[in-house]
Amino acid sequence: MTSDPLLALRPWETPEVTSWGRLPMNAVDRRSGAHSLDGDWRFQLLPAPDAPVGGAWSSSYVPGVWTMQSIPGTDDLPQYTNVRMPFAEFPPRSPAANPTGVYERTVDVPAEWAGRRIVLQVGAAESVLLVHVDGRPVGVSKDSHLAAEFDLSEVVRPGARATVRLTVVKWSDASHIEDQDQWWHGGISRSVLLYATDPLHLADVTVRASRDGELRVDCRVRDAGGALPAGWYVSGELDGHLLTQDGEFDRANAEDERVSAFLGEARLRATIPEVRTWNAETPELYGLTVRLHRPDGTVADTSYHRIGFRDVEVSGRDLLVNGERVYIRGVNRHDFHPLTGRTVSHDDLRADLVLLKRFGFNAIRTAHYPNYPALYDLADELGFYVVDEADIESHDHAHEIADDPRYLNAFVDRVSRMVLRDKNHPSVIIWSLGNESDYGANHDAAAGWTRRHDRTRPIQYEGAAKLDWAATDDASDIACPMYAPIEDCVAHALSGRQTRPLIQCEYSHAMGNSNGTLAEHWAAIESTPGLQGGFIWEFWDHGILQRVSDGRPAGRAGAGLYEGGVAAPGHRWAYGGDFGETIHDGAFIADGVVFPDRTPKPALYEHREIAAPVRLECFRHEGVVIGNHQHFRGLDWLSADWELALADGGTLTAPAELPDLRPGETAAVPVPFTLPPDGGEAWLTLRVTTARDEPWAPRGTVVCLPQVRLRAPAPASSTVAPDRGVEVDGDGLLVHPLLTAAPTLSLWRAPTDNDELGHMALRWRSWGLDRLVRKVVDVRRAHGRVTVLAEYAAEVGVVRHVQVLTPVEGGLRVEESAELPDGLDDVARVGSVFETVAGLDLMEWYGQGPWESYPDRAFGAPVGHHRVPVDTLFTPYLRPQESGGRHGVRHFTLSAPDATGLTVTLDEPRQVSVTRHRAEDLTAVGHHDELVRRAGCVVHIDAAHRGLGTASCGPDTSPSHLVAPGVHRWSWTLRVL
Ligand code: IPT
Repeated sequence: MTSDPLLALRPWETPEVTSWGRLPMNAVDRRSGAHSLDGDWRFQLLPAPDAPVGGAWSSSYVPGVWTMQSIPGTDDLPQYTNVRMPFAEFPPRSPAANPTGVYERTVDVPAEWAGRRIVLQVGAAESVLLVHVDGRPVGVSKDSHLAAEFDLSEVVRPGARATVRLTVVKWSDASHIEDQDQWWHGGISRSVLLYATDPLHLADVTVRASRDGELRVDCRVRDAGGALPAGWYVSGELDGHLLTQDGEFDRANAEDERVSAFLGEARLRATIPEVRTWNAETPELYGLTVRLHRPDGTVADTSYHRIGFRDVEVSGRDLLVNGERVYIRGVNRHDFHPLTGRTVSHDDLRADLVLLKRFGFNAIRTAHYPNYPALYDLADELGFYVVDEADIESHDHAHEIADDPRYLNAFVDRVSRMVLRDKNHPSVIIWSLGNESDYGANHDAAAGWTRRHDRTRPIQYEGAAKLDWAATDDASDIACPMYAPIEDCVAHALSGRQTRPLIQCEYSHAMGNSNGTLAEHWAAIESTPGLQGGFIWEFWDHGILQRVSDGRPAGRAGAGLYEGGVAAPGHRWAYGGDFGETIHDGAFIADGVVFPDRTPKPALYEHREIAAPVRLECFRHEGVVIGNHQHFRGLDWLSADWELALADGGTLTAPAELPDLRPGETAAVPVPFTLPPDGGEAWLTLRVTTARDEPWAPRGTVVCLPQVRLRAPAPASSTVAPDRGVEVDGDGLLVHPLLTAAPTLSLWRAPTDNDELGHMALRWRSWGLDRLVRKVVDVRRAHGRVTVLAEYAAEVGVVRHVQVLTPVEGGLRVEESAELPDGLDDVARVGSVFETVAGLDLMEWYGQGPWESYPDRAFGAPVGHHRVPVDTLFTPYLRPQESGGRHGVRHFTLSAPDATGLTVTLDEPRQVSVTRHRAEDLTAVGHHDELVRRAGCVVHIDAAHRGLGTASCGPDTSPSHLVAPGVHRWSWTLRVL
């Protein structure tokens, strides 16, 4: 039996114990003026929490999880599981083998802190924290993503040295409610601070600021010395204007002095005339300083807050911000970094939010725990609506835990601590009770506390509302399903039964090459009252930078060893299973809209356009209609240029004058170009950029590229040149000086994550589409033209492929048809694939681009003339898969620096890809470092290409983007430059 009372409590298997000796959570920011205890700490990793400390000390960097630091003598590495727990024990038990980190360092307590209250703050520790100072027990805390504070006034001596020991137990009863879909780590992931206050101090400050300018500030004052002395008072200052104590409240309190002195409450009240309100478009903030005064007027304590005046309410089936039904263009975001796992800097957080702003997002769900404190400051400043989510996910044992009274404390503790910390942020508009934890009495308890404590914000919880979206008596004010088919959402909104807003807490799963049908979702949302948006799953691909040589995380030494989404040679982005774990969920951890180094994936351009604040409505007579699609502001923060992209010419540009439009208004403006008479296709784009520097974008940053077609293409023609002949080999395969592999039929793509997890790839393999063998049946020559009939035998029937090769002026026309038997009722593509000689390293095309696009993800890729090096056409999704496609290509050129090469003209806009990899190259490997680039180009021209959908978690593509059986025809003309 241990003599240490903290160990004797065995807090790692006692869910009722959520803390011991921990101070209440509050919203007073103590970061400035604090002493940082970050840096190297002495460190030992024990095999279990009750194992003796006594081995050799190494060192660990704080803040940081030990699983990412490759500390000599330790071998506890990251492990990824989604739903299932990484160990077999049932709640509240944890495994006997339970890595426990002991962190120790000496601290010089400043002599000038004599007589002050001294507080230790541990920013975050997972999953159980035990604190000792000079061997004396100080406290215990759980709740891995919120800070824990301990009063050390009685255990340290100012002017002396103290030894602080932080023991962090990795697995516990709390792990069962922190079963989020992410890497498991152990350690101290956020900063450790030591600070001092006057014994008489501000214990908490609660600010309510509404859109009508009413300001209410409630202060809690405490005295470490015991009862509050008489005569103290608070004052406030809002951007230079003094606020004074609420006299009426003081009078009421004076009548019962005992109550007043014990509770130590004070209030400030003010009405701000002509207040500038806060919203995500114009995030107006005011600086509020609250001061606590001693009777002689000197200042005992200060608390600074940046506040915003705004209202949030649910009214019927609308969520209103300042009375406006705003669209929620959200993303789910974890705290993640490829070198540290969980520890991020202020600059990292700012970079995340700046990028989201640039791609049209206005909302963040802090999936699935309270994020770093600075995230909320940045959301206030840059303008985001935040759904703040408590650290509760009991996914694997959800049903048992939701009603287990042993976990009741933990649920209320976690939700209330989040609310107490974040209540003053204007950005936080909704509290979330957690994720994927079924629904039980423990949720209702947490919701009850929250509703009483903060009447100014709605609550949401997916698990409560999912039983019945139309219910009115559960713990959720919003129906917030995940991955619901958009048809179901529309049907609900049209059913007449809808009782509350419908905002999906997760939708459009971004795993690999994904986010198909995003535009269809938003077309439905914007045309259906009752639907208000959702949060894409998710922001990050959580790939950890790993050294290939020893399989360890690169850690902080890996800084700079990646670029443009790709890991440097000798490194790779690790996903589940790459650290030798036997229990894991593979690449499901790589499901974000950015790569692990924050490089945007092409899907973000799709989102940017869907979220466009300015849109071109339609084309009438000689004008186009411009619309302002924002909620709160005009267009004066934007500037714009017109671009006219002519299929048979170049691109013309002209400056554009944006009309003065209020939200929701439209105006017709003239087109500043006269179309050339020669008839080709013409597209008009409004290139909208920031007119001046914004906090999230320098002047000139592209905001959106809305587009309308001014003229349809004229029918193409080419003259047959029968004298030249076409050369084919004995198998009827085209012989051409620039092709190293002749065009053959392709019905296969390297399965995307959606194809694999949605089980389409399984069917394709069972049909043999990944290994079709071509058999030439007939080759006929007539008038210089060659007709080749080939057959490809699948398991469900034979595909007949006819290729007619005709010499034309300057080149060769290829007319093809493929007849798919009925059994092939859902294939990835029907088209041609061929390979070129090396050296054709530049692709230029007229079509959609410049970024990657697919049939169901092509809204944000404008038609124009594009030019991209072949090596960068490919998108390096973490697990290699189909990528690099360009939708709606009309013609393209592949050329060498000396301008030699080839050009292809298509019969109609087609899906085309040009990469260095054949589908089978991509299918064969699990990581990019295993891929070998081909020297030439692998070119696909598709008559039909299946949509991407989001079937790795959620709906597949829509039926209109499936490839049907039957006859497909396409043709293209190949010319040598
Ligand atoms: C849902 C989870 O909430 C989220 O954390 C993540 O796992 C996502 O799915 C998929 O990546 S839960 C799922 C079982 C619907």
